[in-house]
Amino acid sequence: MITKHTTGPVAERIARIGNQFAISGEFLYGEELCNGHINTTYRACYRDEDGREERYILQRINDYVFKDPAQVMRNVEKVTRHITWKLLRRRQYAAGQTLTLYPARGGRNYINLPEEGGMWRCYNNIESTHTYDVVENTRQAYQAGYAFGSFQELICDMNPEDIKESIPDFHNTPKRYANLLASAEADVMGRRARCEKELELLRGWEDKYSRLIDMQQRGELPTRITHNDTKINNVMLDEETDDAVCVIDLDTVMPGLALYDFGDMVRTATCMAEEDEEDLSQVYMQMPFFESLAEGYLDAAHDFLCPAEVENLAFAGWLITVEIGMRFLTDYLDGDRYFRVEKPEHNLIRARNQFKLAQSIEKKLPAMQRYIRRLMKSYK
Ligand code: GN1
Ligand code: MG
Repeated sequence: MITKHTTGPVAERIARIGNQFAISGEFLYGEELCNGHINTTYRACYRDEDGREERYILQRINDYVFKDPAQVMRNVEKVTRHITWKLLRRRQYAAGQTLTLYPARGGRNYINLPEEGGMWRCYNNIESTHTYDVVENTRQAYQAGYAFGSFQELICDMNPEDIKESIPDFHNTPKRYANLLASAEADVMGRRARCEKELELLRGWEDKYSRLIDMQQRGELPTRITHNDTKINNVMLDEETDDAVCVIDLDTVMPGLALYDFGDMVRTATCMAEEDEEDLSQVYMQMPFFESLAEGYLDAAHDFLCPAEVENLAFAGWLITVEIGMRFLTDYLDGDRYFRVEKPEHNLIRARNQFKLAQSIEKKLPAMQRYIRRLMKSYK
């Protein structure tokens, strides 16, 4: 349930922040949106001069996670402009259903408000849509795959050098693993004893972590501009039809591998349990979801992917699931400084969940691989 704040301190804060952007009209109410583990997000509703209600998204960029928020905003600006331009050129532009940044006082697309905790930006609200934290049916999986595949396709002609890394080595799995080992070694919170089983499991997979990065370094996998955070709740689906409408959360759009995007979709769109489900018997990959996801993704992306990318799609699903598990575990050991937590062992719970999912994916890799090959043949 999202509460509307028309008066009181939350409403006043949202109105104060909204007032810093090029929004015209009278402030009606504000809402706190609890999506994502990183940024703080509000929605503000205004009545404009014609009596219409317009809603906006106000978001504080987490500067612990994004060390250079201004660089993040330059990336987001370039990507949203490119997409709008391309959709206009193809006459596919549905007004208001792509992300647009609103300028702040001072002319930039963000504003530093130290008294409000830092950097803020303002987007249009994508109307008549919703998101899912977990998939409920295969159609949603198809739509998510199609949305991110189309997103990649829309930006695949951007020059990777135009976009800077907002978080260096974001999907560098061997580095993520090295960081985990360092955190386990330091054990600043005295939590290591709780993670021995998980660390043991990860040791058994060590020889697989550098597979994609090695291929990229050898030039076998192309560096592209990719989304890098393609979890299912980062795609807005039409409220009535569940058709994909818009991809959101563009902060990590940067040079990477298309495979990381597909991998994170496998992680979040093929399992019906939440990322922090504690009952691990509920956490497993479901083939029908994978098949629909792959179909949606390849319907949009089969044309521009190279054979080495296609061959590693299933593997990437496993790798990214393990990688996020490592990141949760590292944060648990470090004392929960990165991901927002709601309970003391939240990050450990998330890590165990992801490792269980990875084990389930591992068992199904041959079947996943076979399905991808079959699909690819159908486009010839
Ligand atoms: C974070 O912001 P959010 O919740 O969409 C994280 C992703 C993780 C995800 C795990 C910048 O994404 O990398 O996959 O949590 N984003 C960043 O749920 O670290
Ligand atoms: Mg995010």
